[in-house]
Amino acid sequence: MGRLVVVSNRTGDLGTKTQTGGLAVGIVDALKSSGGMWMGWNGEVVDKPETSNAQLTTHGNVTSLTVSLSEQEHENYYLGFANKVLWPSFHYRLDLMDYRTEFAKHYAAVNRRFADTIHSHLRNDDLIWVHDYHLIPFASELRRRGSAHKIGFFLHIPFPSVDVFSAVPRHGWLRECLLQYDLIGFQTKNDVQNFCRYLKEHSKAKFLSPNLIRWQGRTISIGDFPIGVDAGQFSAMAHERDEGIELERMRRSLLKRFQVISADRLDYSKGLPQRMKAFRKFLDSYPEYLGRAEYLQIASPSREDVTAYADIRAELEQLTGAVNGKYADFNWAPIQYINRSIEREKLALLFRCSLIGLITPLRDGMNLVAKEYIAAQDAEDPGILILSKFAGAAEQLNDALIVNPYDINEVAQAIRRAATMSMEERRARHRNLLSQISEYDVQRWQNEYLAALRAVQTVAPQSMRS
Ligand code: ADQ
Repeated sequence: MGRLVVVSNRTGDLGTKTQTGGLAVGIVDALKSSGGMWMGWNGEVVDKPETSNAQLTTHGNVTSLTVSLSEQEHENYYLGFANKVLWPSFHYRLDLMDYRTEFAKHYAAVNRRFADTIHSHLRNDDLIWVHDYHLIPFASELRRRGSAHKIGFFLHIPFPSVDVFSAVPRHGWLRECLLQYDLIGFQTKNDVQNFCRYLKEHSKAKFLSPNLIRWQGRTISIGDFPIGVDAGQFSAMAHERDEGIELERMRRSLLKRFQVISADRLDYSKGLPQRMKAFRKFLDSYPEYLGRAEYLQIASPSREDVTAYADIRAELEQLTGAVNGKYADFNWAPIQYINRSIEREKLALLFRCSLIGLITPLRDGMNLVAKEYIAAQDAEDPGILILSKFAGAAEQLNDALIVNPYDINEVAQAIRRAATMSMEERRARHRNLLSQISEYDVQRWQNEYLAALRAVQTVAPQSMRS
């Protein structure tokens, strides 16, 4: 079996034992089991990055290959095309899209530089797995250099409907780039459908079967591979002994006080203002919960150089102030808002002691927080997940209370329903949700994706270094 080569915008830290996110854990495991290489940006912005300045570091059987970006590349490729064009449009926010020709130019150029950097390190039988919207043209750049490798792409964010995708400038070029992969993987069946519909309307690709197409002499597979979490590991973290948790449980059973929790990157796609308004509506409608229900929002700063992100931050601060100003008492405040990233161990404990996980993105590829929240619960006294129908996770997690995040009343009602739900119903729902996330965990995600990539039929490889 050949090596695995992973390419993503940022590389994970191969040196540390505990990876911060579920995604990094999945990738590191896959890399270690077959040996391989992980390539990406090292997070540094320098004056003049050169291909020859790439850094190689080895950890056991895995090598990391990283490059820096120039100020211009960072501005146009990363903040520009990736995060002002692709991110907003793929999350249905065409109103926030800001397209400039230099964004696309640098986006293509950085992908070219990534391909130049890795090309001489590749072996003939390497399996190449490319991640996410930053790197759509990567395969076409490698193909131009004669690569006949099996190259797979996985999109972590949603693939939008035909009308929305066809409004993205250069969508035809993006389509041609995607069709240079051998396997195109999405989070959900809905994403697969959107992509296939787009191909049927906007390309001459021939469908051999619902998920297999023929294009310019090549066969391309398309599939859904819902990403998961390591449920066992997250549950173990949530069940570490902690005095804060004991106290919270006492408050829940003796004082009938409870916590509603959300944790997200501070991103306009996550629906934070709508969620705060829903919590305010809940308090307005059911004043008996004043002094008893608390909403804890943990929002880690993200992409602060993009204006839309600064705007959402200001809006949230204003909303928190208004709700707390109206309702807070000397010993209780309705909203606790923490604008920073917190350690995973702490997050797991907080999830466990919260009666309600309120995860209501306006659009999300999957949303791992929803799955982590389920993993953290106690089987005997589990919390309830309220989940947006627009999170990819909703395709799998039918036993959550599924809501429309734009409907403030509906979300407020769901909070009320969760607050009064019987223990029997809570346990039954949690049992089903837990079995779902345990069965479709992060290990299964990478196994199934890589098995599908290995199974694709390609044209005969050209001679490369072996
Ligand atoms: P994200 O948009 O980053 O990921 P998500 O799937 O929720 O969203 O993953 C976030 C990760 O960061 C989770 O592991 C979570 O625990 C952690 N996290 C969130 N807020 C935090 C905080 N304040 N402090 C510390 N940790 C925090 C993208 C897509 C998603 C898709 C993933 C994986 O947008 O839809 O699920 O990739 O494919």
